[in-house]
Amino acid sequence: MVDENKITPQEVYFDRRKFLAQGSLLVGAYNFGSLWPLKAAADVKYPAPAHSAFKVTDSDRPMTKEELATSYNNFYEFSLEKDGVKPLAEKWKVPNPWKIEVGGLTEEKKSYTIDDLVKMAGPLEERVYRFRCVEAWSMVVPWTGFPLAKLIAKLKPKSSAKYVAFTSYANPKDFPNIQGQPHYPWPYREGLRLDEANHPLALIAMGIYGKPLPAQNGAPIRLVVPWKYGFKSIKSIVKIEFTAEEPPTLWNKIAPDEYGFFANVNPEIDHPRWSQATERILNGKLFPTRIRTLKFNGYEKEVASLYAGMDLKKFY
Ligand SMILES: Nc1nc2c(c(=O)[nH]1)N[C@H]1C(S)=C(S)[C@@H](COP(=O)(O)O)O[C@H]1N2
Ligand SMILES: [Mo]
Repeated sequence: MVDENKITPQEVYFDRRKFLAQGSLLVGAYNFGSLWPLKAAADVKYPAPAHSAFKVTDSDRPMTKEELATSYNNFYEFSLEKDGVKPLAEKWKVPNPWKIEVGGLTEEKKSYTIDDLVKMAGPLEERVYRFRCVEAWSMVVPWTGFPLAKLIAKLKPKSSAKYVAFTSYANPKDFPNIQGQPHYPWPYREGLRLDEANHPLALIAMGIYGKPLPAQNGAPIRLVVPWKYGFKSIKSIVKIEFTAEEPPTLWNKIAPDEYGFFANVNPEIDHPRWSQATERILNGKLFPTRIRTLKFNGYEKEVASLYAGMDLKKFY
């Protein structure tokens, strides 16, 4: 269970009744049938939320159960084992207040609290996104947060800024696997080209399933880029920098031929060690459903123009 003491400050953003209402909205919109625990609410009709344009609309993919999405995790600072993350993460006392340092090519260089960021880029919205890991499994997850573009607009990057770089919290004393894998190029870092970061689908999330992010899912604040492999969606962010050059990233440093900077979901370009043509939709069962992977994870219509004229085989 999430330690209530750790999450109290974030709870101001999570008005319970509001989120219950939003949960019902999702049920109304998706008709997930018996797979959704709040099925009873499906009959209630609500007005469409303002952000409905970006919701997953294919009803063939049920929302992943909260229990699964919050216990099957990649968070290598804690553990390399998916089911090893949550027990360790629950012992982590998430620093409070959490500080996010903004730097690089901007006049707005300073340290911000999560409260500051929500004031700048809120209100919070809920988005249900497909989430596809490079390891060829996927989920469907409801995130709560704000578009990264709204924050970037407030942080006013200089015209020389071409990328935005993110860094995760990395105190080795809090993270057993930073000590266990000292040869990894910690801290975990990720980045996006500025036009990708400004795409309305790119989300900064503070919540999942209508609740504050549990530590294992990247408390208290993370990135979610639904058209890219999951490793781009960096957790527990402490630093945001605007740069002129492509920023180094942890996975790209470890294995550049396997984990490209772009990492767009693409069934046509296999990982050197496995096919990306299909994926397992995790359902907690021994035999997950296997489906064809969609280009840009199904967001091709929205994001393909970002990569017009680019050789996706070269810029994988
Ligand atoms: N800091 C940090 N962020 C991270 C990771 C990580 O190990 N450390 N793993 C990435 C990978 S590989 C995936 S698939 C997703 C998993 O997110 P989830 O556990 O919330 O599903 O987080 C990404 N963000
Ligand atoms: Mo991943």
